[in-house]
Amino acid sequence: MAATVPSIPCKDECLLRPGNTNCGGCGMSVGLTMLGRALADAGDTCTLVIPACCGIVTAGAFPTTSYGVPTIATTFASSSALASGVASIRDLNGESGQVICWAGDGGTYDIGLATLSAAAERNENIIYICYDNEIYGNTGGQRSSATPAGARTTTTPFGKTEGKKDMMSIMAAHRIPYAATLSIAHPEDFARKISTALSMKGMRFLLMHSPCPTGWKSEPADSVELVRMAVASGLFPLYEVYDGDGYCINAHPDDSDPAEYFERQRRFDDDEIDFNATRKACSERMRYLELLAEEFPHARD
Ligand SMILES: Cc1ncc(C[n+]2csc(CCOP(=O)(O)OP(=O)(O)O)c2C)c(N)n1
Repeated sequence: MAATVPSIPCKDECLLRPGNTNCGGCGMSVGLTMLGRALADAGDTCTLVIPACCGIVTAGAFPTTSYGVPTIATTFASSSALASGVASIRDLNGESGQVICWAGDGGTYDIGLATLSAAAERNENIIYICYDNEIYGNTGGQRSSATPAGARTTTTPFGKTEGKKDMMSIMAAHRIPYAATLSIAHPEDFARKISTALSMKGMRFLLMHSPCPTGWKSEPADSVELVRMAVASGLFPLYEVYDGDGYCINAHPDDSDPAEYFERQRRFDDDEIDFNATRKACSERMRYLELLAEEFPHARD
């Protein structure tokens, strides 16, 4: 029998334990707690696979760890490849349990994209969750291809000139069984989507908007409110794509003004943001998703 990594039951909130080193108001920490609860509710087990990112620093220094499940640290580019191997060996051994990649946007949109695309094309039996804080947070806040236009980072001190990469469309184009966006401001929707992903086989991709007070230059207490505003204004749509062509929108924007979202983060220079262009881009993007959901609907049970 091939060597494998043990998988242990998730007890309530055991995924991220006290003693972790994350910043106050870190969206990734909230997301890990929500993921842990959803796993516990499903009575499921998991092994985490985490590339270089804040999520692997969370664990603390050897030999201690704040993760309550077996966790494998990988190189930046290889998390999907390593997770594929663990999942394959587990399947060969007839073992149950999820293999979950937990990666930042740098490790997903940029450096890990080749192995992620390859795993998606092979429809590997893994769940891949990207917590998208829109920067390379762990190394001081450099821009990534997930950084939105206008955001100041340590490598774009005058504001990024390019827009955010559309990672959901890229993953949906692989026609994987499930791709969905997550917001920690919508906990019920979050839990349902994790539960949906847990009930499926094959490649499942989840994209979580992850506030980062350190990089976003925002108040830690504002984190959940900020991502709530992003959903309400259409900046971060909540939707699912089944098999690459079954669309479902989970929250319709309430036409609230995205301006406050930008104004409450000091990474943006309000004088430099073209709010009219931003409002137009939000409503056009939502209209595009609504048309897809009308033309290619996925009817949920
Ligand atoms: C090939 C490679 N390049 C650079 C690094 C240095 N590095 C470690 S973590 C990190 C940033 C990770 O950013 P992201 O994936 O967005 O996660 P976050 O830090 O924001 O949690 C970088 C650049 C590395 N470990 N390996």
